[in-house]
Amino acid sequence: DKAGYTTTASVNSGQWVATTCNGCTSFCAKQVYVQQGRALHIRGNEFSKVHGTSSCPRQYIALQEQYDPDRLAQPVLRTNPKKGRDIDPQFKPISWDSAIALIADKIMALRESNETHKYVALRGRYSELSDVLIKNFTQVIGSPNDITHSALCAEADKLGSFFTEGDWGYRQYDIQDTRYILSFGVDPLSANRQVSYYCSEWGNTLDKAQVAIVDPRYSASAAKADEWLPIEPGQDGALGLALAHQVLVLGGWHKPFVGDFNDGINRFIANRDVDENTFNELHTHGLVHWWNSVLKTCTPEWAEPLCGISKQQIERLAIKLVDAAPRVQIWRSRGVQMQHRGAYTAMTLHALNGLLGAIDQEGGVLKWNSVPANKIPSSKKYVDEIGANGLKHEKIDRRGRLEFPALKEGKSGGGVVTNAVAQSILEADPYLPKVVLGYFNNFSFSAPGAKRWEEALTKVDFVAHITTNVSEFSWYADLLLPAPHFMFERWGIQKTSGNRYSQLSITQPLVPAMGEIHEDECGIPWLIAKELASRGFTEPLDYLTQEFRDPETGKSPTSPQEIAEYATKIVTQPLWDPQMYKSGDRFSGWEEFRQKGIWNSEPYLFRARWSHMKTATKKFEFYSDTLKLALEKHAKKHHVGVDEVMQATGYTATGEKAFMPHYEPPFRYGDPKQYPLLLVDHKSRLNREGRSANTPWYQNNLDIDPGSRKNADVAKINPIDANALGIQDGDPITITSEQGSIHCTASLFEGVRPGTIAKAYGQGHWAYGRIASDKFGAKARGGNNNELLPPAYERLSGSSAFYGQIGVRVEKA
Ligand code: MGD
Ligand code: MGD
Ligand code: SF4
Repeated sequence: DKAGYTTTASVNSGQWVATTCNGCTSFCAKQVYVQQGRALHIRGNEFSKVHGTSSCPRQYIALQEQYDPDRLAQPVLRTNPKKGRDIDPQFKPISWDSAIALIADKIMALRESNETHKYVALRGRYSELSDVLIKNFTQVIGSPNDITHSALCAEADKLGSFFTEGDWGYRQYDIQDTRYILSFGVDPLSANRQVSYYCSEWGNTLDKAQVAIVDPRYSASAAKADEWLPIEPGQDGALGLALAHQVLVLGGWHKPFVGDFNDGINRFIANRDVDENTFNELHTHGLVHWWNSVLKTCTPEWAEPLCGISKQQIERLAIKLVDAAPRVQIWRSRGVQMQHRGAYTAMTLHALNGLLGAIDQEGGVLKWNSVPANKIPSSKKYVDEIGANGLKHEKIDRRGRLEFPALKEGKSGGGVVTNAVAQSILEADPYLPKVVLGYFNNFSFSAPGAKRWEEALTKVDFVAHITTNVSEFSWYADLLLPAPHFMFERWGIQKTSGNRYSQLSITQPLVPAMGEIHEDECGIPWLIAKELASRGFTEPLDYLTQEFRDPETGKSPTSPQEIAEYATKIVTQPLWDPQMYKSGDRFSGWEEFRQKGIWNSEPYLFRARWSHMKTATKKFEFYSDTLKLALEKHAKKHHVGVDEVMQATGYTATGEKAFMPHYEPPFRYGDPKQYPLLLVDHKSRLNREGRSANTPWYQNNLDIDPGSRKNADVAKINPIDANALGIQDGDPITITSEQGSIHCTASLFEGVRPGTIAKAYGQGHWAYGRIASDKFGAKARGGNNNELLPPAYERLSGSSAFYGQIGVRVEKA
């Protein structure tokens, strides 16, 4: 095609070609049936040890995304200087050469005025190659502002594991051998990670194990569970603590992991202290301290009025957990962790896994097996003096400030605070960026307080967006660069874990690109670097040509396509090169690996990390020395004590409680008198993050979610509340929070806890295409939950808060 984009599949005869789905963070390895240059069919990759050929219901939607007639097919430039939702940007086509020259102009201007830090790269969804565009290219230009979407995704989840077992990452759940699954908001048949695997195995699991789903909303998984616990939103911490209390009172902790009283006599009695010297802990740390400071008073009676789950049910659940331990699993969703005070709920629920000995056990909760791939080559040595000065500036997202500890891996300011960027732009604090490059992101749709992003983007001189569709972010951009569809048109790398394995799989260009498209994570930086070199700024091109040589031939890349392919080979080389073999699947070389498209790890090594965890004490920490160190360092940096950090981040804890899982009352947004119901946001089973709404298969099948309807954006309300409000099934309604109002349709559904209203995220697009919106660029289809959600944070991780107690008012429209 025009951009010289070639494919690896034969154009004439049909064949299955390996690639990876990026519809959600399951990142399933796939094979796509390609015939005469068209992608026609999709199935799971038979070589995957994680999910095999199984799939989820939304995999095929990828085909409609690929062949979406509304896709952007060439670069376009805004011709209307005014920006606003009601203002047509009047995009006009321009050539790639002119588009790249324009970006180079902007970068050169920043260099000339010594303001390279005012270049901001924003990353939404991504592959493992994205460091080239987002991190390293940005670094060589001289900007510290490589901003990812991770804090909109699930950083608070990782925090829960890090400050207990020292792993900043996600869990896999060994459902083959488990006896009891207690899920806090996770709906594994719809969302979370490894949906394909769980969908295919869940039936077998239900034959062997019991499942209880704690969620104010009756989810697809709740529909198949033994028990549904419609908890009061934001109160999972109380339930978790009461279960931990009860496990101890029952003497049900897992002794080979946690240890025991010296004389074997259980002294955990409600409201009574225990002498620390009487307990001999094995692979854990701080149990008695935790009991004395927190747990001893967290009785089921205490929790009942908070969480709305009866004392009897809590007692019964605790017995079931104890009976099944250590083959038990406590699952944690964004719903319970991405809350203003969600960090301690994350820790509480994972500590419950620790108490029950589920950590690293058959039938328990596992870390992801490691993958010995290479990192993207460093760009540090290519930073010149102007760049080095730019890098000294504070990052635009305010990470590390007193009120934003963002303690990724225990480091003050180690994590990102994605949503704070909008605030920083609006307040020009620490400074107003001049150039914003958005990649694979749609923050004016996907971030809480979404409208702030619209306002913020109008303040920036030059916004470029790399995108497949003209989305709500694109609407505020000056330049749009058409992106290849991630699954069918480009190189890329993804990792996932499940079924006791991790896998790494690649994406590759399988079909001719739909338009004049260049690979984005490596190819676009390559094009810009070439242009910059022609103007005398050679370092970015030096970095790309010298560090991204084909590992097989040693050749430097000469095109956007080549650099993307070489980068894929470089990162995966330890997996396919027989000379570098470390573990897992073996290959004869790159070509065999490319064809199979996937590498599988060795099976999980159970219990290998017991007493070898990457925590301060090497143990599983109920009293987190790791968190204590992190908070004390952050406090010291700001010349305050830990209590002040707690206060600045919105937590209520004082003293040592800050270092232990403890109860934090959920913060309520909106006066209960004005906003009496609580919003429960969830993902549709058909959401491919924010990207699937412009496909007919999405809109026509939305009734796959319990209580939802085809071709409609519904909010599910309990008939008790609906009757009180005079609302009938199918009525148009307006939902209003302190943040804003949206319109949608009422669905009367007993599967929501009275007092709450549940609505899937995903609708409410007013741009993106002819199907996603009612009228493209003018009228939304339904309402976007993020216009209701306040721009609140869980600040210890830097995460945005989407859940907890978000008060809303519901009226018949
Ligand atoms: P998307 O919304 O998927 O990602 O939020 P974002 O990171 O903003 O938007 C990606 C954008 O990239 C699209 O709008 C389109 O403009 C463009 N695009 C689409 N396909 C491609 C492609 O193949 N290549 C490129 N280069 N561009 C493409 C995701 C974020 O949303 C996440 S991860 C989560 S977990 C959150 N989920 C969530 C929720 O559950 N509820 C609510 N209320 N909000 C949420 N927002 C968060
Ligand atoms: P969500 O599915 O966003 O989170 O996967 P999870 O971490 O599992 O979960 C929100 C859940 O919490 C919903 O079931 C909601 O009903 C429930 N909930 C809300 N408030 C509360 C509460 O107070 N208490 C309890 N107990 N539950 C509550 C996230 C993961 O999913 C991520 S990060 C991404 S990026 C992927 N995106 C994605 C997608 O876009 N679509 C689908 N279908 N699956 C996806 N999988 C991935
Ligand atoms: Fe796998 Fe998610 Fe794609 Fe479904 S949408 S096939 S679970 S990556």
